[in-house]
Amino acid sequence: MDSDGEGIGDLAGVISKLSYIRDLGFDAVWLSPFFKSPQRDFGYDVSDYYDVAPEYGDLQAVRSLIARAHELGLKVLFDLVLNHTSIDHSWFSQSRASRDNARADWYLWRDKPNNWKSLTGGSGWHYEARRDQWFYASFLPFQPDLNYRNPAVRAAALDLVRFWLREGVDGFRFDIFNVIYKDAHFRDNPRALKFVPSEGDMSGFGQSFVHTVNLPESVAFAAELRGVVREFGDRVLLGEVFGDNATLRRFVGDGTSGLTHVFDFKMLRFRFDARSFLRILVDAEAAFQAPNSPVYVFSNHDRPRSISRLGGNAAKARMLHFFQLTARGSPCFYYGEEIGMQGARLPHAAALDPMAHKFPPVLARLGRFFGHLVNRDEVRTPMQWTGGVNAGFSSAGRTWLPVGGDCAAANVESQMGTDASLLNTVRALLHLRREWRALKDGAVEAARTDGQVLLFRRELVDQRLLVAINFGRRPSDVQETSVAGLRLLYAAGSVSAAGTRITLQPFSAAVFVCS
Ligand code: TEU
Repeated sequence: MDSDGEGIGDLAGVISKLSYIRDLGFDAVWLSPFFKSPQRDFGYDVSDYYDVAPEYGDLQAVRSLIARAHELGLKVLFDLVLNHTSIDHSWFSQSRASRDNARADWYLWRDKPNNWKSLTGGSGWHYEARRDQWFYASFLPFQPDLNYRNPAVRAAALDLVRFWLREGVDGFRFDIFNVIYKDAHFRDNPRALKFVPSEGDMSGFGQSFVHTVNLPESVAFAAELRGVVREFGDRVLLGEVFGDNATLRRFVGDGTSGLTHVFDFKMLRFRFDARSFLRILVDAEAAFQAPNSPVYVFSNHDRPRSISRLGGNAAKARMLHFFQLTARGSPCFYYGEEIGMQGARLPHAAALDPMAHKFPPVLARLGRFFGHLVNRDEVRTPMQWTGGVNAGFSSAGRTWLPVGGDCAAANVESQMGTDASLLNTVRALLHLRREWRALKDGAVEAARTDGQVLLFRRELVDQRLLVAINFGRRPSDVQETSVAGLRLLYAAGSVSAAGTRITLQPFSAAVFVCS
């Protein structure tokens, strides 16, 4: 939300919408980086971790945001980009100036590049004439990686974590946390027949990223962070990590010593059928047993929006989120996902996203086919509050990115007034989770599919609930023999039960109390 008519969202705008988020029933907000930044990567290139980008507000606005959120009973998570800074950060300006200054060893400098590719393709090494040396950047050339093997760097990172904790923040989302450490000996990555990075394995561009990604030292750093955070009482440490489940699991450990949560981005690539959601549930349960908690995530600011995978079908989106909000875990929504906002198809050449300009349009089209988003602007368009001018996001003549074409139907105002809207389904389910502790903390039992219907129970002490979701385009009849009777608690779409027999219309779902 833009509060001052500049066409971009800002902290005061966020503050004005906290009560909306709270009323829906969410517990916490994660803000993408608002720190001082030249905005070449829209905040993921920080030039001062202790200051706020003036276009978003100032330190006082951050304090008001935390205070207002806490007043409403909301927690606040900040997004910390610890792996790299902006080339404009004073640490880097100093580091690049000579080989013998106080911060000469704060970044990864080498006389000659090795074969390491960046996560976005091409060599990760960039030349600096003043040192006649090369620096390494995991992401884009203007985002040099910090050298975490230097204790001064680690101390600086922990200092800024402490600074924001003292300001009252409730936790962090850590950007590309699993690449923080690179091989101490700069050994070449082995060649591999993997060309396109994937959520389960970041390797690509012809090499296996064994020496640049998921090093045990990054896992150890998670434990170190947890220790620091514990000084403040426990907080949420949510890691952006990529890997198979065994790898993700290492970052959270036994639930007491590492990060508290990690995303599992493999689920962003869901297929819309009962069996694949059963797989997601079973895998997440196996990898993140209590006290760990899986994070159910289907969209973010880097990937196609979940509804785009569903062909824009809002009825299917309701089922997706019905699953997300009834499974055991921490559901994470990306703004606008609750109204099924689709974003926009935007011309490649005009992209603001620097990623887009790394690839020619033909590769961008190919990437899209494989579910990769090269122009991330498309999922970052203004939040659609109303069907009016600029979707109610801003009073500017022009917003920073255009408003999505689906604004007339996918907006908060109109969906508030429609009982069966996605927004009201999300709200009802979030409130149900508050009322029924079994939905939040209960064990998942007897997960199975029957045709296109996914069934599982949630159980906690004396609460026993049954969830049934019909992912199919046909009505379905299922029998739940493991219980004596069923009482309908909440349904999205048309569902009925007679004894232990349940009838679900296409794309409908329900939660029952079992007897
Ligand atoms: O993203 C890291 C990342 O590897 C991907 O999500 C990447 O953006 C995607 O493959 C591109 O299609 C994180 C942030 O989420 C992203 O916004 C930043 O640009 C990036 O780190 C650099 O800080």
